[in-house]
Amino acid sequence: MINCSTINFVHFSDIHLGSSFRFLNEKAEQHRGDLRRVLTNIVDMILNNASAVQIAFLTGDLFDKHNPELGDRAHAFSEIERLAESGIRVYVLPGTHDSISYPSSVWNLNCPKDVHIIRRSDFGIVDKFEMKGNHVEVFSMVWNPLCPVIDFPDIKRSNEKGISFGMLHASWIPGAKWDVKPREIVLNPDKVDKFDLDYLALGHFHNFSQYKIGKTVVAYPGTPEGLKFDETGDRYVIFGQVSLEKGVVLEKRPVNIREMRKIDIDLSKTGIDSHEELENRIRRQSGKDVIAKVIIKGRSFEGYNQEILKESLKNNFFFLEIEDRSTVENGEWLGVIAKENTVRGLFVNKLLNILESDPDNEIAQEALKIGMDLFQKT
Ligand SMILES: [Mn+2]
Repeated sequence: MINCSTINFVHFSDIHLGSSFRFLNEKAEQHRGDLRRVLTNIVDMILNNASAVQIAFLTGDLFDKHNPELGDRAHAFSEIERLAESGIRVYVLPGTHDSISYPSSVWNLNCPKDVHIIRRSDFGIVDKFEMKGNHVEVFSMVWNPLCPVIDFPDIKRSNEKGISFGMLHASWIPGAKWDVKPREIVLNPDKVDKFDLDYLALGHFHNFSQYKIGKTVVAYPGTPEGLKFDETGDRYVIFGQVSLEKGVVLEKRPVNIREMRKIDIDLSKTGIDSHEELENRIRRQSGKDVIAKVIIKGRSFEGYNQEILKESLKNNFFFLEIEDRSTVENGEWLGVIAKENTVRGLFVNKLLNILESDPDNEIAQEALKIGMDLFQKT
């Protein structure tokens, strides 16, 4: 009788190497470098793990484009090969961004050495082997825009006495009546349950989530480095253990270099009425690795100017974006200005009159805001 022992695996996804990060302007190139660094860090983390890792799953969108630039491709391949050279079985699933359905897809041209690239277009077995006394099977399929259905076959995995993994780049909305978007693989939880995998490694959704359906543990690691402002906070690599006795145990480990942060400030609700107060408030959430989007709402105060604000805060962040949704109408200070016998007074008086009869007049609101900005600069 062979003693079956625990298998250690890792799962990461959606790095999107080569993302343009146009919204980061002059910091875009540096953050593209962060994506390359984060892959190196992930590989180091795996190779330095206290207990040896046997299997690695990459579940799609390693690249942001199907034909990444040579630098990104060479870097990614050499990092993935470091895993393979250390004896880890590496499975790479092409995603939607780097789909193999493009004839010129990176995965159709050349690939990292000694790595399993998933190519089958219906869900089925992609590998079968013995490991540490366990019968192991891996099931998968690639996303293919020409064939967007999208289901597990109505069968059960074959090796009931072994360990079965699945990998998909797919949408998963458990318990919900989902909208099946065209060009997306959408999973049916009932069929996942029936298929009876031990672990289903998912990519495509960019935030970490973990579910259990029947016996199957299902997880998205999310992006290891936030790409947009809805990918905030720590980002993860999943380290997992699976054994016949204990089933699957997951641990998510933070790996991100930068941190996306969304900061909402309502000037009316917080009672902030000076630049100094507003700056202090924003500075509390600053950091040299923070990529922040500050959304300012509510009624602005006299002297408020988002360019000045940004200028005085930008060195507190890796990158700072300010979205100004504040309003100026009805501010008490505006009422005072409206009584001035100046061009500024006439301007404010006129616009306040328009807004009094038509408070939702967005053009007048915008004109008032721009006008006040200009008067403050002169
Ligand atoms: Mn993705």
